[in-house]
Amino acid sequence: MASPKIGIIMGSASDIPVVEKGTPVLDELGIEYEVAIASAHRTPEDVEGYAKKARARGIQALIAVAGLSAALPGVVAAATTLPVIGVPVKGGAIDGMDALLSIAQMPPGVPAASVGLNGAKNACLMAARIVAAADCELTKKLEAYAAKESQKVRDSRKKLENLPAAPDEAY
Ligand code: RP5
Repeated sequence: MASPKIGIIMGSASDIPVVEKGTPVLDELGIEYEVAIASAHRTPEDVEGYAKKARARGIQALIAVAGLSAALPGVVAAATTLPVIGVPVKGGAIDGMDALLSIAQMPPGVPAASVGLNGAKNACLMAARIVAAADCELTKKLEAYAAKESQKVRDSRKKLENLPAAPDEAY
């Protein structure tokens, strides 16, 4: 089995449904990845261990998924120089704003990127782009993926049949 290029770490098994919004696109692109559970607050030594070992294990990008006071992406970023993409999980008393700001407002010097609430799909696509920077085959697959997404939008114009649709040459 090929070694995983992307590592996805989540703070709790309750985050699995959010992770599963992103992993299908990695399967579609044929990128090897692995999934881990470790909590920045409940198992901090496991988070640090996973982050510190990741590069030597061949991982090129990390995705950290967490809700509430989401320390996980920042703690991972502090323990590695790999790129870290945080996914704030919607929920809790303030519906994920706490997680979003915890990830987005990292102190200078320890970068963690953030996607939107429950944005695991974009996190996976961003991680794929990071891996593709040194992988021409994967770059071609991402180009084909983008072309397919564009075509879906163009095809959707058929739904304008009851409205005064702009002609094709207007685009
Ligand atoms: C965070 O707290 C986890 O990432 C999860 O989103 C949230 C709630 O965790 P559980 O109480 O469901 O384990 O650490």
